[in-house]
Amino acid sequence: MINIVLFGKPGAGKGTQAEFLKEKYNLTHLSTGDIFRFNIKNETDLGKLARTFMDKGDLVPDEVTIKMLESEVDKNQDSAGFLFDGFPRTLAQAEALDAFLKSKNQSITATIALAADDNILVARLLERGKTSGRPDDQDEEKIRNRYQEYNEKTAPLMNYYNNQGKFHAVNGIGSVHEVTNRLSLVIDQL
Ligand code: B4P
Repeated sequence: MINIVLFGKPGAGKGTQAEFLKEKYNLTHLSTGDIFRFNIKNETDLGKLARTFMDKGDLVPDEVTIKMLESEVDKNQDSAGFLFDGFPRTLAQAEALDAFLKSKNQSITATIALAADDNILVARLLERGKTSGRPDDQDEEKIRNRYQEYNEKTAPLMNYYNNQGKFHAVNGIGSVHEVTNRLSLVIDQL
């Protein structure tokens, strides 16, 4: 069983790459961003709460996100492995995920980061914002806030996983296919 965390700044291509990797390695793809957006679309209580944070480019509070993620893992008991996309994004989330997996005699196999320059990523998100309808993609100030959130709360996770000998990084710039190949080279050696 392999459990992989796809790591990267907003717009680095986590969701894009997860679509290919989940098929190739038969993994259950869990994107916290997608789950929140599903709840927003269906106007659930969780969605209404998440929207107040996401629309501003802020992270949704840990206690909500962790509970939601754990319940999604529990819904997929027969999975051959998980591809965590956009989770964990804080130290508290990373520690909760380790403890939760340990309680199931499992662990994170590797965390793979998609590395890319902020300015390229901001341009990608603004481009997507023209068609995605996502408020967090349409305003450069909100996008910059997402990078501030990343720098303050998410970037420290690189050390967290590095200290466990589980951190890998690949260049996230290039065609989608090229980036998939770089990620596959890392996964094939796990
Ligand atoms: P997410 O939904 O996780 O998404 P993301 O950071 O916007 O993007 P991702 O890296 O997946 O990029 P994508 O493939 O889509 O987060 C959104 C929000 O949800 C957060 O800000 C937060 O509020 C909330 N949230 C989610 N998880 C949370 C958590 N754990 N805790 C708290 N809050 C949480 O690609 C982006 C664009 O680039 C696309 O248009 C794509 O087509 C393009 N692209 C991808 N690869 C490319 C390539 N190689 N070349 C050119 N373009 C490329």
